[in-house]
Amino acid sequence: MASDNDSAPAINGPSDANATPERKIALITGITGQDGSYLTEFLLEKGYDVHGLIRRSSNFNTHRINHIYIDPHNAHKARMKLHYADLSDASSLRRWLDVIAPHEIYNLAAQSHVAVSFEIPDYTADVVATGALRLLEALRSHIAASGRHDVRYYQAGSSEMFGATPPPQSETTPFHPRSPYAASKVAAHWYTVNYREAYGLYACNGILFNHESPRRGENFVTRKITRAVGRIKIGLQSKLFLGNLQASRDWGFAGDYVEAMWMMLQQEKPDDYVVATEESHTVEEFLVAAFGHVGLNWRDHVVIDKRYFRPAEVDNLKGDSSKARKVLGWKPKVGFLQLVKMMVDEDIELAKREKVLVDAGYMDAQQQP
Ligand code: NDP
Ligand code: GDR
Repeated sequence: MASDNDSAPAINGPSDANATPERKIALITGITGQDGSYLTEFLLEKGYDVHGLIRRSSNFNTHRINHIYIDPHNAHKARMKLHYADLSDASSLRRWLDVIAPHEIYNLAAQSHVAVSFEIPDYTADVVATGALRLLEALRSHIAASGRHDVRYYQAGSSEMFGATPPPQSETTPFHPRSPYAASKVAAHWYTVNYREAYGLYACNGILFNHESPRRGENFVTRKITRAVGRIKIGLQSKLFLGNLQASRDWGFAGDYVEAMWMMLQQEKPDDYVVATEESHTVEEFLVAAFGHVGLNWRDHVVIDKRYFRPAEVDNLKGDSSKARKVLGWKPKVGFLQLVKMMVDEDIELAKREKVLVDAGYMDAQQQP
Protein backbone atom coordinates (compact mmCIF):
# COMPACT_ATOMS: atom_id res chain seq x y z
CA MET A 1 0.00 0.00 0.00
CA ALA A 2 1.11 3.59 -0.47
CA SER A 3 0.81 3.97 3.27
CA ASP A 4 3.48 1.33 3.73
CA ASN A 5 6.10 3.77 2.55
CA ASP A 6 7.93 5.92 5.02
CA SER A 7 7.73 8.86 2.62
CA ALA A 8 4.52 10.62 1.56
CA PRO A 9 2.46 8.59 -0.92
CA ALA A 10 2.36 9.68 -4.56
CA ILE A 11 -0.18 12.35 -5.48
CA ASN A 12 -2.50 12.43 -8.43
CA GLY A 13 -3.74 16.01 -8.12
CA PRO A 14 -4.89 18.19 -11.03
CA SER A 15 -1.33 19.10 -11.95
CA ASP A 16 -0.41 15.41 -12.38
CA ALA A 17 0.35 14.59 -16.01
CA ASN A 18 -1.70 11.39 -15.74
CA ALA A 19 -4.84 12.99 -14.37
CA THR A 20 -7.76 13.42 -16.73
CA PRO A 21 -8.81 17.07 -16.34
CA GLU A 22 -12.55 16.42 -16.62
CA ARG A 23 -12.54 13.71 -13.94
CA LYS A 24 -14.07 14.77 -10.62
CA ILE A 25 -11.85 14.59 -7.56
CA ALA A 26 -13.18 13.58 -4.13
CA LEU A 27 -11.37 13.86 -0.82
CA ILE A 28 -12.50 11.52 1.97
CA THR A 29 -11.46 11.76 5.61
CA GLY A 30 -12.07 8.47 7.43
CA ILE A 31 -11.50 6.49 4.22
CA THR A 32 -10.30 3.45 6.21
CA GLY A 33 -13.61 3.22 8.12
CA GLN A 34 -16.77 1.32 7.22
CA ASP A 35 -18.41 4.19 5.32
CA GLY A 36 -15.15 5.39 3.77
CA SER A 37 -14.65 2.02 2.09
CA TYR A 38 -18.17 1.86 0.63
CA LEU A 39 -18.05 5.52 -0.46
CA THR A 40 -14.72 4.98 -2.19
CA GLU A 41 -16.09 2.02 -4.16
CA PHE A 42 -19.18 4.06 -5.05
CA LEU A 43 -17.20 7.12 -6.26
CA LEU A 44 -14.64 5.08 -8.21
CA GLU A 45 -17.57 3.39 -9.96
CA LYS A 46 -18.90 6.87 -10.84
CA GLY A 47 -15.54 7.75 -12.43
CA TYR A 48 -14.09 9.93 -9.67
CA ASP A 49 -10.46 10.08 -8.59
CA VAL A 50 -10.57 9.45 -4.84
CA HIS A 51 -8.06 10.79 -2.34
CA GLY A 52 -8.21 9.55 1.22
CA LEU A 53 -6.63 10.95 4.35
CA ILE A 54 -5.34 8.24 6.65
CA ARG A 55 -3.74 8.53 10.05
CA ARG A 56 -0.53 6.92 11.07
CA SER A 57 -0.94 3.73 13.06
CA SER A 58 1.58 1.22 14.38
CA ASN A 59 -0.45 -1.46 12.60
CA PHE A 60 -1.81 -1.19 9.08
CA ASN A 61 -5.32 0.24 9.26
CA THR A 62 -6.25 -0.13 5.59
CA HIS A 63 -7.81 -3.62 5.60
CA ARG A 64 -11.22 -2.32 4.44
CA ILE A 65 -9.78 -0.73 1.30
CA ASN A 66 -6.92 -3.10 0.43
CA HIS A 67 -9.08 -4.81 -2.20
CA ILE A 68 -9.42 -1.57 -4.20
CA TYR A 69 -5.86 -0.38 -3.77
CA ILE A 70 -3.61 -0.19 -6.81
CA ASP A 71 0.05 0.64 -6.36
CA PRO A 72 0.64 4.33 -7.29
CA HIS A 73 3.51 3.23 -9.52
CA ASN A 74 0.70 2.16 -11.89
CA ALA A 75 -0.34 5.81 -11.93
CA HIS A 76 -2.67 5.53 -14.92
CA LYS A 77 -4.69 2.80 -13.15
CA ALA A 78 -4.53 3.96 -9.55
CA ARG A 79 -7.51 6.24 -8.97
CA MET A 80 -7.48 5.97 -5.17
CA LYS A 81 -4.61 7.75 -3.42
CA LEU A 82 -3.84 7.83 0.28
CA HIS A 83 -2.16 10.60 2.24
CA TYR A 84 -1.15 10.92 5.87
CA ALA A 85 -3.10 13.54 7.83
CA ASP A 86 -5.10 13.82 11.01
CA LEU A 87 -8.17 15.81 11.98
CA SER A 88 -6.19 17.04 14.97
CA ASP A 89 -3.55 18.54 12.65
CA ALA A 90 -4.86 21.68 10.91
CA SER A 91 -1.73 22.21 8.83
CA SER A 92 -1.99 18.78 7.20
CA LEU A 93 -5.64 19.41 6.27
CA ARG A 94 -4.90 22.75 4.61
CA ARG A 95 -1.86 21.39 2.78
CA TRP A 96 -3.72 18.42 1.25
CA LEU A 97 -6.64 20.62 0.19
CA ASP A 98 -4.23 22.84 -1.72
CA VAL A 99 -2.40 19.91 -3.32
CA ILE A 100 -5.41 17.75 -4.17
CA ALA A 101 -7.85 20.57 -5.06
CA PRO A 102 -10.93 18.36 -4.64
CA HIS A 103 -14.39 19.09 -6.05
CA GLU A 104 -16.08 17.26 -3.18
CA ILE A 105 -15.00 16.68 0.43
CA TYR A 106 -16.57 14.00 2.62
CA ASN A 107 -15.71 14.45 6.29
CA LEU A 108 -16.27 10.95 7.68
CA ALA A 109 -13.38 10.77 10.15
CA ALA A 110 -14.35 10.46 13.81
CA GLN A 111 -13.80 8.70 17.09
CA SER A 112 -17.18 7.15 16.34
CA HIS A 113 -17.81 4.86 19.33
CA VAL A 114 -20.42 6.32 21.69
CA ALA A 115 -19.43 4.27 24.76
CA VAL A 116 -15.72 5.00 24.22
CA SER A 117 -16.50 8.73 24.07
CA PHE A 118 -17.36 8.60 27.79
CA GLU A 119 -13.84 7.24 28.42
CA ILE A 120 -11.99 9.73 26.18
CA PRO A 121 -14.30 12.78 26.00
CA ASP A 122 -11.60 15.37 25.45
CA TYR A 123 -10.05 13.49 22.51
CA THR A 124 -13.52 12.75 21.08
CA ALA A 125 -14.41 16.46 21.10
CA ASP A 126 -11.05 17.37 19.56
CA VAL A 127 -11.51 15.03 16.60
CA VAL A 128 -15.28 15.07 16.12
CA ALA A 129 -16.13 18.71 16.87
CA THR A 130 -12.92 20.75 16.53
CA GLY A 131 -11.70 18.41 13.76
CA ALA A 132 -14.72 19.35 11.64
CA LEU A 133 -14.09 23.02 12.41
CA ARG A 134 -10.43 22.66 11.37
CA LEU A 135 -11.46 21.12 8.06
CA LEU A 136 -14.10 23.79 7.39
CA GLU A 137 -11.59 26.51 8.20
CA ALA A 138 -8.98 24.89 5.96
CA LEU A 139 -11.60 24.79 3.19
CA ARG A 140 -12.53 28.44 3.71
CA SER A 141 -8.94 29.60 3.43
CA HIS A 142 -8.27 27.22 0.50
CA ILE A 143 -11.23 28.79 -1.36
CA ALA A 144 -10.10 32.33 -0.50
CA ALA A 145 -6.58 31.64 -1.78
CA SER A 146 -7.53 29.63 -4.89
CA GLY A 147 -10.84 31.22 -5.90
CA ARG A 148 -12.32 27.70 -6.22
CA HIS A 149 -15.80 28.57 -4.95
CA ASP A 150 -17.42 25.40 -6.27
CA VAL A 151 -15.94 22.96 -3.70
CA ARG A 152 -18.67 20.96 -1.92
CA TYR A 153 -18.47 19.67 1.67
CA TYR A 154 -20.29 16.80 3.38
CA GLN A 155 -20.40 16.51 7.18
CA ALA A 156 -21.16 13.08 8.70
CA GLY A 157 -23.85 13.91 11.24
CA SER A 158 -25.59 11.33 13.40
CA SER A 159 -28.99 10.36 14.77
CA GLU A 160 -27.20 10.29 18.16
CA MET A 161 -27.63 14.10 18.10
CA PHE A 162 -31.38 13.55 18.76
CA GLY A 163 -30.51 11.45 21.81
CA ALA A 164 -33.33 11.75 24.33
CA THR A 165 -35.85 13.38 21.96
CA PRO A 166 -38.57 10.83 21.17
CA PRO A 167 -39.14 9.47 17.63
CA PRO A 168 -39.86 9.96 14.83
CA GLN A 169 -36.83 12.25 14.37
CA SER A 170 -36.58 14.55 11.33
CA GLU A 171 -34.52 17.61 10.31
CA THR A 172 -36.74 19.81 12.51
CA THR A 173 -36.50 17.65 15.66
CA PRO A 174 -34.57 19.35 18.50
CA PHE A 175 -31.20 17.85 19.42
CA HIS A 176 -30.71 16.43 22.94
CA PRO A 177 -27.31 14.66 22.87
CA ARG A 178 -26.61 12.00 25.51
CA SER A 179 -22.85 11.44 25.19
CA PRO A 180 -19.64 13.39 24.55
CA TYR A 181 -19.69 11.88 21.03
CA ALA A 182 -23.23 13.12 20.36
CA ALA A 183 -22.56 16.59 21.81
CA SER A 184 -19.46 16.84 19.60
CA LYS A 185 -21.50 15.86 16.53
CA VAL A 186 -24.01 18.60 17.41
CA ALA A 187 -21.15 21.11 17.47
CA ALA A 188 -19.88 19.84 14.10
CA HIS A 189 -23.41 20.12 12.72
CA TRP A 190 -23.69 23.77 13.74
CA TYR A 191 -20.16 24.63 12.57
CA THR A 192 -21.21 23.34 9.17
CA VAL A 193 -24.43 25.36 9.14
CA ASN A 194 -22.51 28.41 10.32
CA TYR A 195 -19.86 28.18 7.57
CA ARG A 196 -22.65 27.81 5.02
CA GLU A 197 -24.45 30.90 6.31
CA ALA A 198 -21.39 33.03 7.11
CA TYR A 199 -19.16 32.31 4.10
CA GLY A 200 -21.58 30.84 1.55
CA LEU A 201 -19.83 27.45 1.53
CA TYR A 202 -21.63 24.63 -0.22
CA ALA A 203 -21.81 22.49 2.94
CA CYS A 204 -24.35 19.77 3.83
CA ASN A 205 -25.09 17.84 7.00
CA GLY A 206 -26.22 14.27 6.54
CA ILE A 207 -28.02 13.16 9.70
CA LEU A 208 -27.59 9.45 9.26
CA PHE A 209 -29.22 6.83 11.45
CA ASN A 210 -27.28 3.63 12.32
CA HIS A 211 -25.98 1.81 9.26
CA GLU A 212 -24.20 -1.51 9.38
CA SER A 213 -22.50 -4.03 7.11
CA PRO A 214 -20.08 -6.93 7.16
CA ARG A 215 -17.37 -4.21 7.39
CA ARG A 216 -18.81 -2.70 10.59
CA GLY A 217 -16.30 -2.30 13.43
CA GLU A 218 -16.39 -5.35 15.70
CA ASN A 219 -17.26 -3.47 18.89
CA PHE A 220 -20.53 -2.01 17.60
CA VAL A 221 -23.44 -4.13 18.78
CA THR A 222 -24.65 -5.52 15.44
CA ARG A 223 -21.23 -6.77 14.32
CA LYS A 224 -20.37 -7.93 17.83
CA ILE A 225 -23.49 -10.10 17.64
CA THR A 226 -22.95 -11.44 14.11
CA ARG A 227 -19.25 -12.18 14.79
CA ALA A 228 -20.31 -14.13 17.88
CA VAL A 229 -23.04 -16.01 15.98
CA GLY A 230 -20.46 -17.07 13.37
CA ARG A 231 -17.94 -18.16 15.99
CA ILE A 232 -20.52 -19.95 18.17
CA LYS A 233 -21.94 -21.81 15.17
CA ILE A 234 -18.44 -22.95 14.14
CA GLY A 235 -17.48 -23.86 17.71
CA LEU A 236 -14.92 -21.12 18.45
CA GLN A 237 -16.93 -19.33 21.17
CA SER A 238 -19.79 -20.16 23.51
CA LYS A 239 -20.84 -16.94 25.28
CA LEU A 240 -21.60 -13.39 24.18
CA PHE A 241 -21.48 -10.58 26.77
CA LEU A 242 -23.78 -7.63 26.07
CA GLY A 243 -25.30 -4.60 27.80
CA ASN A 244 -28.73 -3.03 27.30
CA LEU A 245 -30.88 -5.19 25.02
CA GLN A 246 -33.91 -2.89 25.07
CA ALA A 247 -32.39 0.07 23.18
CA SER A 248 -34.06 0.49 19.80
CA ARG A 249 -32.27 1.56 16.63
CA ASP A 250 -33.16 2.37 13.02
CA TRP A 251 -30.63 0.08 11.31
CA GLY A 252 -29.88 0.30 7.58
CA PHE A 253 -27.16 -0.93 5.21
CA ALA A 254 -24.02 1.26 4.89
CA GLY A 255 -23.84 0.67 1.12
CA ASP A 256 -27.23 2.39 0.71
CA TYR A 257 -26.29 5.31 2.97
CA VAL A 258 -23.12 6.40 1.18
CA GLU A 259 -25.21 6.93 -1.93
CA ALA A 260 -27.31 9.46 0.01
CA MET A 261 -24.11 11.34 0.98
CA TRP A 262 -23.20 11.72 -2.69
CA MET A 263 -26.75 12.70 -3.68
CA MET A 264 -26.70 15.57 -1.15
CA LEU A 265 -23.67 17.10 -2.89
CA GLN A 266 -25.31 16.90 -6.34
CA GLN A 267 -28.19 19.28 -5.47
CA GLU A 268 -28.37 22.87 -6.65
CA LYS A 269 -28.36 24.22 -3.09
CA PRO A 270 -26.72 22.84 0.05
CA ASP A 271 -29.05 21.54 2.76
CA ASP A 272 -29.32 19.07 5.65
CA TYR A 273 -31.02 15.68 5.36
CA VAL A 274 -32.07 12.81 7.64
CA VAL A 275 -31.26 9.38 6.17
CA ALA A 276 -33.06 6.40 7.75
CA THR A 277 -35.04 3.24 7.01
CA GLU A 278 -37.96 4.49 9.16
CA GLU A 279 -38.07 1.09 10.94
CA SER A 280 -36.76 0.55 14.46
CA HIS A 281 -35.75 -2.68 16.23
CA THR A 282 -34.41 -3.45 19.69
CA VAL A 283 -31.04 -5.09 20.25
CA GLU A 284 -33.01 -8.13 21.43
CA GLU A 285 -34.84 -8.27 18.09
CA PHE A 286 -31.48 -8.19 16.34
CA LEU A 287 -30.36 -11.11 18.52
CA VAL A 288 -33.47 -13.13 17.68
CA ALA A 289 -32.95 -12.59 13.94
CA ALA A 290 -29.18 -13.23 13.97
CA PHE A 291 -29.14 -16.38 16.13
CA GLY A 292 -32.39 -17.59 14.53
CA HIS A 293 -30.85 -17.36 11.05
CA VAL A 294 -28.49 -20.24 11.92
CA GLY A 295 -30.93 -22.21 14.06
CA LEU A 296 -29.59 -21.08 17.46
CA ASN A 297 -31.42 -19.61 20.48
CA TRP A 298 -29.74 -16.40 21.69
CA ARG A 299 -30.85 -17.08 25.27
CA ASP A 300 -28.49 -20.08 25.40
CA HIS A 301 -25.46 -17.85 24.76
CA VAL A 302 -26.01 -14.20 25.80
CA VAL A 303 -24.87 -13.01 29.23
CA ILE A 304 -25.69 -9.51 30.43
CA ASP A 305 -22.60 -7.62 31.60
CA LYS A 306 -23.04 -4.26 33.37
CA ARG A 307 -19.80 -2.97 31.90
CA TYR A 308 -21.52 -2.53 28.53
CA PHE A 309 -24.23 -0.22 29.91
CA ARG A 310 -23.60 3.48 29.24
CA PRO A 311 -23.74 6.34 31.77
CA ALA A 312 -26.61 7.76 29.69
CA GLU A 313 -28.47 5.72 27.07
CA VAL A 314 -30.30 6.67 23.89
CA ASP A 315 -33.47 4.59 24.16
CA ASN A 316 -35.29 4.93 20.90
CA LEU A 317 -34.27 6.15 17.46
CA LYS A 318 -36.52 5.98 14.41
CA GLY A 319 -35.97 8.40 11.55
CA ASP A 320 -38.37 10.34 9.36
CA SER A 321 -36.43 10.54 6.09
CA SER A 322 -39.28 11.91 3.95
CA LYS A 323 -37.22 14.96 2.91
CA ALA A 324 -34.34 12.84 1.55
CA ARG A 325 -36.81 10.54 -0.21
CA LYS A 326 -38.65 13.48 -1.81
CA VAL A 327 -35.80 15.87 -2.65
CA LEU A 328 -32.91 13.44 -3.30
CA GLY A 329 -35.01 10.54 -4.57
CA TRP A 330 -33.15 8.29 -2.10
CA LYS A 331 -34.57 5.18 -0.50
CA PRO A 332 -32.96 2.16 1.20
CA LYS A 333 -32.65 -1.04 -0.82
CA VAL A 334 -31.70 -3.44 2.01
CA GLY A 335 -34.22 -4.18 4.78
CA PHE A 336 -33.60 -5.24 8.38
CA LEU A 337 -33.78 -9.03 7.98
CA GLN A 338 -31.73 -8.93 4.77
CA LEU A 339 -29.07 -6.89 6.57
CA VAL A 340 -28.91 -9.32 9.51
CA LYS A 341 -28.62 -12.31 7.17
CA MET A 342 -25.92 -10.62 5.06
CA MET A 343 -23.82 -9.93 8.16
CA VAL A 344 -24.32 -13.37 9.71
CA ASP A 345 -23.55 -15.18 6.43
CA GLU A 346 -20.28 -13.26 5.98
CA ASP A 347 -19.29 -13.85 9.61
CA ILE A 348 -19.96 -17.58 9.31
CA GLU A 349 -17.48 -17.64 6.40
CA LEU A 350 -14.99 -15.61 8.42
CA ALA A 351 -15.31 -18.00 11.38
CA LYS A 352 -14.73 -20.97 9.08
CA ARG A 353 -11.47 -19.41 7.92
CA GLU A 354 -10.48 -18.72 11.55
CA LYS A 355 -11.23 -22.35 12.43
CA VAL A 356 -8.80 -23.57 9.77
CA LEU A 357 -6.07 -21.41 11.33
CA VAL A 358 -6.97 -22.49 14.88
CA ASP A 359 -6.96 -26.18 13.93
CA ALA A 360 -3.58 -25.76 12.24
CA GLY A 361 -2.19 -24.09 15.38
CA TYR A 362 -1.63 -20.71 13.67
CA MET A 363 -4.14 -18.86 15.85
CA ASP A 364 -5.60 -19.06 19.35
CA ALA A 365 -9.36 -19.47 19.61
CA GLN A 366 -9.80 -15.98 21.02
CA GLN A 367 -12.64 -14.82 23.16
CA GLN A 368 -15.28 -12.58 21.64
CA PRO A 369 -13.99 -9.27 20.23
P1 NDP B 1 -15.60 4.14 11.61
O1 NDP B 1 -15.36 4.19 13.07
O2 NDP B 1 -15.71 2.81 10.93
O3 NDP B 1 -14.47 4.97 10.85
C1 NDP B 1 -13.96 6.17 11.37
C2 NDP B 1 -12.85 6.66 10.49
O4 NDP B 1 -12.29 7.86 11.04
C3 NDP B 1 -11.67 5.68 10.35
O5 NDP B 1 -11.16 5.75 9.04
C4 NDP B 1 -10.66 6.23 11.35
O6 NDP B 1 -9.33 5.87 11.07
C5 NDP B 1 -10.87 7.73 11.11
N1 NDP B 1 -10.33 8.56 12.18
C6 NDP B 1 -10.52 8.44 13.51
N2 NDP B 1 -9.87 9.40 14.17
C7 NDP B 1 -9.22 10.15 13.25
C8 NDP B 1 -8.39 11.28 13.31
N3 NDP B 1 -8.03 11.82 14.47
N4 NDP B 1 -7.92 11.80 12.15
C9 NDP B 1 -8.24 11.24 10.97
N5 NDP B 1 -9.03 10.15 10.84
C10 NDP B 1 -9.52 9.62 11.98
O7 NDP B 1 -16.94 4.99 11.34
P2 NDP B 1 -18.08 4.79 10.22
O8 NDP B 1 -17.45 4.55 8.91
O9 NDP B 1 -19.11 3.87 10.75
O10 NDP B 1 -18.76 6.24 10.25
C11 NDP B 1 -18.30 7.29 9.41
C12 NDP B 1 -18.73 8.62 9.98
O11 NDP B 1 -20.15 8.69 10.08
C13 NDP B 1 -18.23 8.91 11.40
O12 NDP B 1 -18.01 10.30 11.49
C14 NDP B 1 -19.39 8.50 12.28
O13 NDP B 1 -19.32 9.20 13.50
C15 NDP B 1 -20.55 8.91 11.43
N6 NDP B 1 -21.78 8.19 11.60
C16 NDP B 1 -21.78 6.82 11.50
C17 NDP B 1 -22.95 6.11 11.57
C18 NDP B 1 -22.98 4.63 11.48
O14 NDP B 1 -24.01 4.04 11.85
N7 NDP B 1 -21.95 3.97 10.96
C19 NDP B 1 -24.24 6.82 11.73
C20 NDP B 1 -24.11 8.26 11.79
C21 NDP B 1 -22.93 8.90 11.72
P3 NDP B 1 -8.70 4.46 11.58
O15 NDP B 1 -9.16 3.43 10.57
O16 NDP B 1 -7.25 4.74 11.56
O17 NDP B 1 -9.29 4.20 12.95
P1 GDR C 1 -24.61 3.43 18.65
O1 GDR C 1 -24.12 1.96 18.22
O2 GDR C 1 -24.26 3.76 20.04
O3 GDR C 1 -26.07 3.51 18.27
O4 GDR C 1 -23.71 4.36 17.70
P2 GDR C 1 -23.70 0.70 19.07
O5 GDR C 1 -23.80 -0.46 18.14
O6 GDR C 1 -22.43 0.91 19.78
O7 GDR C 1 -24.85 0.60 20.20
C1 GDR C 1 -26.22 0.40 19.84
C2 GDR C 1 -27.02 0.06 21.08
O8 GDR C 1 -26.64 -1.24 21.54
C3 GDR C 1 -26.50 -1.22 22.94
N1 GDR C 1 -25.61 -2.31 23.38
C4 GDR C 1 -24.30 -2.42 23.07
N2 GDR C 1 -23.50 -1.65 22.30
C5 GDR C 1 -22.21 -2.05 22.15
N3 GDR C 1 -21.40 -1.32 21.37
N4 GDR C 1 -21.70 -3.15 22.78
C6 GDR C 1 -22.47 -3.94 23.56
O9 GDR C 1 -22.00 -4.94 24.11
C7 GDR C 1 -23.85 -3.57 23.71
N5 GDR C 1 -24.89 -4.12 24.38
C8 GDR C 1 -25.95 -3.35 24.17
C9 GDR C 1 -25.96 0.18 23.24
O10 GDR C 1 -26.15 0.50 24.61
C10 GDR C 1 -26.79 1.00 22.27
O11 GDR C 1 -28.02 1.34 22.84
C11 GDR C 1 -23.52 4.05 16.33
C12 GDR C 1 -22.13 4.59 15.92
O12 GDR C 1 -21.85 4.16 14.62
C13 GDR C 1 -22.13 6.12 15.95
O13 GDR C 1 -20.89 6.59 15.40
C14 GDR C 1 -23.29 6.64 15.11
O14 GDR C 1 -23.33 8.04 15.14
C15 GDR C 1 -24.61 6.06 15.62
O15 GDR C 1 -24.53 4.63 15.54
C16 GDR C 1 -25.78 6.51 14.78
